[in-house]
Amino acid sequence: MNTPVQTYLVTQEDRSAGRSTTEIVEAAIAGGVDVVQLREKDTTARRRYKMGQNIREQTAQAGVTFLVNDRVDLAAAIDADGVHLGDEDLPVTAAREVLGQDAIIGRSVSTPTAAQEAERVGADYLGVGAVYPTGTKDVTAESAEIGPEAVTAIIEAVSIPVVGIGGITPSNASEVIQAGADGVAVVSAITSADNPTAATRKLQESVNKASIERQIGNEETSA
Ligand code: TZP
Ligand code: MG
Repeated sequence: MNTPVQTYLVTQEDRSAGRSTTEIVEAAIAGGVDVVQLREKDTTARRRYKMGQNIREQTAQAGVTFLVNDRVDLAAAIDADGVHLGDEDLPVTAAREVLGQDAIIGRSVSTPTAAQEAERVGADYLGVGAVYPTGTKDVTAESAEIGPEAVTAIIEAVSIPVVGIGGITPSNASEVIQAGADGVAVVSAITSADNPTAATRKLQESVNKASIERQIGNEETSA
Protein backbone atom coordinates (compact mmCIF):
# COMPACT_ATOMS: atom_id res chain seq x y z
CA MET A 1 0.00 0.00 0.00
CA ASN A 2 1.47 3.37 -1.05
CA THR A 3 -1.02 5.55 0.78
CA PRO A 4 0.46 7.76 3.51
CA VAL A 5 -1.03 7.04 6.93
CA GLN A 6 0.95 9.32 9.28
CA THR A 7 -2.07 11.25 10.52
CA TYR A 8 -5.42 9.56 10.43
CA LEU A 9 -8.68 11.17 11.60
CA VAL A 10 -11.55 8.96 12.76
CA THR A 11 -14.74 11.04 12.82
CA GLN A 12 -17.24 11.21 15.64
CA GLU A 13 -19.68 14.09 15.56
CA ASP A 14 -20.80 13.64 19.17
CA ARG A 15 -17.21 14.29 20.27
CA SER A 16 -16.77 17.37 18.12
CA ALA A 17 -17.81 20.08 20.61
CA GLY A 18 -20.98 21.01 18.74
CA ARG A 19 -19.28 21.23 15.35
CA SER A 20 -20.33 19.10 12.37
CA THR A 21 -18.17 16.29 11.03
CA THR A 22 -18.01 18.23 7.75
CA GLU A 23 -16.42 21.16 9.62
CA ILE A 24 -13.97 18.90 11.43
CA VAL A 25 -12.95 17.14 8.22
CA GLU A 26 -12.47 20.48 6.50
CA ALA A 27 -10.24 21.67 9.35
CA ALA A 28 -8.25 18.44 9.46
CA ILE A 29 -7.65 18.60 5.71
CA ALA A 30 -6.39 22.17 6.12
CA GLY A 31 -4.01 20.84 8.79
CA GLY A 32 -2.61 18.19 6.44
CA VAL A 33 -4.39 15.00 7.53
CA ASP A 34 -3.54 11.92 5.42
CA VAL A 35 -6.58 9.69 6.01
CA VAL A 36 -10.18 10.31 7.10
CA GLN A 37 -12.30 7.45 8.38
CA LEU A 38 -16.06 7.90 8.70
CA ARG A 39 -17.02 6.25 12.00
CA GLU A 40 -20.19 7.80 13.52
CA LYS A 41 -21.32 4.54 15.11
CA ASP A 42 -24.39 5.99 16.78
CA THR A 43 -26.23 7.27 13.77
CA THR A 44 -28.43 5.75 11.07
CA ALA A 45 -27.15 4.29 7.80
CA ARG A 46 -28.94 7.07 5.93
CA ARG A 47 -27.19 9.78 7.92
CA ARG A 48 -23.82 8.08 7.59
CA TYR A 49 -24.44 7.89 3.86
CA LYS A 50 -25.13 11.63 3.69
CA MET A 51 -22.07 12.46 5.81
CA GLY A 52 -20.03 10.07 3.69
CA GLN A 53 -21.06 11.79 0.47
CA ASN A 54 -19.83 15.10 1.87
CA ILE A 55 -16.56 13.62 3.05
CA ARG A 56 -16.06 11.90 -0.30
CA GLU A 57 -16.24 15.28 -2.01
CA GLN A 58 -13.97 16.99 0.51
CA THR A 59 -11.31 14.27 0.47
CA ALA A 60 -11.38 13.77 -3.30
CA GLN A 61 -10.69 17.48 -3.83
CA ALA A 62 -7.83 17.39 -1.35
CA GLY A 63 -6.33 14.07 -2.47
CA VAL A 64 -6.88 12.62 1.01
CA THR A 65 -7.67 8.92 1.51
CA PHE A 66 -11.22 8.19 2.66
CA LEU A 67 -12.21 5.01 4.48
CA VAL A 68 -15.46 3.83 6.07
CA ASN A 69 -15.61 2.10 9.43
CA ASP A 70 -17.26 -1.36 9.57
CA ARG A 71 -19.63 -1.18 6.58
CA VAL A 72 -18.56 -2.53 3.21
CA ASP A 73 -21.94 -1.65 1.66
CA LEU A 74 -21.60 1.98 2.70
CA ALA A 75 -18.01 2.14 1.43
CA ALA A 76 -19.19 0.87 -1.96
CA ALA A 77 -22.24 3.16 -2.05
CA ILE A 78 -20.20 6.34 -1.48
CA ASP A 79 -17.21 5.21 -3.50
CA ALA A 80 -14.82 5.45 -0.56
CA ASP A 81 -11.22 4.35 -1.04
CA GLY A 82 -11.79 1.44 1.32
CA VAL A 83 -13.03 0.15 4.62
CA HIS A 84 -11.76 -0.48 8.13
CA LEU A 85 -12.95 -3.78 9.63
CA GLY A 86 -13.11 -5.19 13.15
CA ASP A 87 -13.71 -8.65 14.57
CA GLU A 88 -17.48 -8.37 14.20
CA ASP A 89 -17.54 -7.06 10.63
CA LEU A 90 -17.36 -8.87 7.28
CA PRO A 91 -14.12 -10.82 6.83
CA VAL A 92 -11.35 -9.14 4.81
CA THR A 93 -11.77 -11.67 1.99
CA ALA A 94 -15.50 -10.89 1.62
CA ALA A 95 -14.80 -7.14 1.66
CA ARG A 96 -12.14 -7.65 -1.00
CA GLU A 97 -14.63 -9.47 -3.23
CA VAL A 98 -17.10 -6.62 -2.99
CA LEU A 99 -14.69 -3.66 -3.16
CA GLY A 100 -12.03 -5.06 -5.49
CA GLN A 101 -8.26 -5.31 -5.59
CA ASP A 102 -7.61 -1.57 -5.48
CA ALA A 103 -9.63 -0.94 -2.32
CA ILE A 104 -7.75 -0.25 0.89
CA ILE A 105 -8.82 -2.69 3.57
CA GLY A 106 -7.74 -2.09 7.15
CA ARG A 107 -8.19 -4.42 10.08
CA SER A 108 -8.22 -3.76 13.82
CA VAL A 109 -6.05 -6.14 15.82
CA SER A 110 -4.50 -6.19 19.26
CA THR A 111 -2.26 -9.28 19.19
CA PRO A 112 0.59 -10.48 16.94
CA THR A 113 -1.35 -13.65 16.03
CA ALA A 114 -4.39 -11.67 14.88
CA ALA A 115 -2.08 -9.32 12.99
CA GLN A 116 -0.45 -12.18 11.08
CA GLU A 117 -3.82 -13.66 10.22
CA ALA A 118 -5.09 -10.28 8.94
CA GLU A 119 -2.00 -9.90 6.77
CA ARG A 120 -2.39 -13.46 5.46
CA VAL A 121 -5.97 -12.85 4.31
CA GLY A 122 -5.04 -9.63 2.52
CA ALA A 123 -5.45 -6.65 4.85
CA ASP A 124 -3.55 -3.61 3.52
CA TYR A 125 -2.81 -2.07 6.90
CA LEU A 126 -3.57 -2.65 10.58
CA GLY A 127 -5.09 -0.43 13.26
CA VAL A 128 -3.60 -1.42 16.61
CA GLY A 129 -4.92 -0.44 20.02
CA ALA A 130 -6.11 0.85 22.18
CA VAL A 131 -2.54 2.04 22.76
CA TYR A 132 -3.45 4.29 25.72
CA PRO A 133 -6.59 4.64 27.85
CA THR A 134 -9.42 6.26 25.92
CA GLY A 135 -12.89 7.46 26.80
CA THR A 136 -13.98 7.40 23.17
CA LYS A 137 -14.58 3.69 22.80
CA ASP A 138 -16.08 1.35 25.38
CA VAL A 139 -13.15 -0.52 26.77
CA THR A 140 -13.68 -4.21 27.45
CA ALA A 141 -11.12 -6.70 28.75
CA GLU A 142 -10.13 -7.42 25.14
CA SER A 143 -9.89 -3.78 24.15
CA ALA A 144 -8.06 -2.47 27.24
CA GLU A 145 -4.99 -0.39 26.50
CA ILE A 146 -2.01 -2.43 25.34
CA GLY A 147 0.80 0.17 25.53
CA PRO A 148 3.59 0.94 23.03
CA GLU A 149 5.57 -2.28 23.73
CA ALA A 150 2.66 -4.44 22.55
CA VAL A 151 2.46 -2.26 19.44
CA THR A 152 6.10 -3.08 18.71
CA ALA A 153 5.44 -6.81 19.09
CA ILE A 154 2.65 -6.59 16.53
CA ILE A 155 4.73 -4.51 14.10
CA GLU A 156 7.54 -7.05 14.28
CA ALA A 157 5.11 -9.86 13.38
CA VAL A 158 3.94 -8.34 10.05
CA SER A 159 5.20 -6.36 7.07
CA ILE A 160 2.11 -4.24 6.28
CA PRO A 161 1.76 -0.68 7.67
CA VAL A 162 0.54 -0.28 11.24
CA VAL A 163 -1.34 2.67 12.71
CA GLY A 164 -1.71 3.08 16.48
CA ILE A 165 -5.07 4.16 17.91
CA GLY A 166 -6.51 4.97 21.32
CA GLY A 167 -5.69 7.92 23.58
CA ILE A 168 -3.12 9.34 21.17
CA THR A 169 -2.40 13.10 21.30
CA PRO A 170 0.28 15.39 19.85
CA SER A 171 2.19 14.84 23.13
CA ASN A 172 2.39 11.04 23.09
CA ALA A 173 2.26 10.40 19.31
CA SER A 174 6.07 10.32 19.15
CA GLU A 175 6.14 7.30 21.51
CA VAL A 176 3.84 5.39 19.17
CA ILE A 177 6.07 6.20 16.19
CA GLN A 178 9.21 5.35 18.19
CA ALA A 179 7.51 2.01 18.92
CA GLY A 180 7.55 1.41 15.15
CA ALA A 181 4.11 2.54 13.97
CA ASP A 182 3.74 4.18 10.55
CA GLY A 183 1.07 6.56 11.78
CA VAL A 184 -1.43 7.53 14.44
CA ALA A 185 -5.21 7.43 14.25
CA VAL A 186 -7.16 9.74 16.53
CA VAL A 187 -10.69 10.76 17.33
CA SER A 188 -10.70 13.32 20.14
CA ALA A 189 -7.21 14.79 19.66
CA ILE A 190 -8.64 16.38 16.51
CA THR A 191 -12.45 16.35 16.93
CA SER A 192 -12.43 17.84 20.44
CA ALA A 193 -9.56 20.28 19.90
CA ASP A 194 -10.28 24.02 20.17
CA ASN A 195 -8.51 24.36 16.84
CA PRO A 196 -8.67 21.08 14.87
CA THR A 197 -6.43 22.44 12.10
CA ALA A 198 -3.67 23.35 14.56
CA ALA A 199 -4.13 20.01 16.36
CA THR A 200 -3.73 18.11 13.09
CA ARG A 201 -0.59 20.09 12.26
CA LYS A 202 0.89 19.42 15.69
CA LEU A 203 0.15 15.73 15.32
CA GLN A 204 1.72 15.66 11.85
CA GLU A 205 4.81 17.51 13.11
CA SER A 206 5.27 15.20 16.04
CA VAL A 207 4.86 12.10 13.82
CA ASN A 208 7.29 13.44 11.21
CA LYS A 209 9.89 14.33 13.82
CA ALA A 210 9.64 10.94 15.54
CA SER A 211 9.80 9.10 12.17
CA ILE A 212 13.04 10.91 11.29
CA GLU A 213 14.50 10.23 14.74
CA ARG A 214 13.56 6.58 14.47
CA GLN A 215 15.16 6.33 11.02
CA ILE A 216 18.37 7.93 12.29
CA GLY A 217 18.33 5.58 15.29
CA ASN A 218 17.90 2.57 13.01
CA GLU A 219 20.73 3.69 10.73
CA GLU A 220 23.02 4.16 13.75
CA THR A 221 22.29 0.69 15.09
CA SER A 222 22.79 -0.95 11.72
CA ALA A 223 26.01 1.04 10.96
N1 TZP B 1 -10.44 1.91 18.44
C1 TZP B 1 -9.57 1.63 19.41
S1 TZP B 1 -9.44 2.90 20.51
C2 TZP B 1 -10.54 3.85 19.65
C3 TZP B 1 -11.00 3.15 18.54
C4 TZP B 1 -11.98 3.63 17.56
C5 TZP B 1 -10.97 5.21 20.07
C6 TZP B 1 -9.94 6.24 19.78
O1 TZP B 1 -10.39 7.50 20.20
P1 TZP B 1 -9.43 8.58 20.84
O2 TZP B 1 -10.35 9.72 21.18
O3 TZP B 1 -8.43 8.98 19.80
O4 TZP B 1 -8.81 7.97 22.04
MG1 MG C 1 -15.19 -1.36 13.65
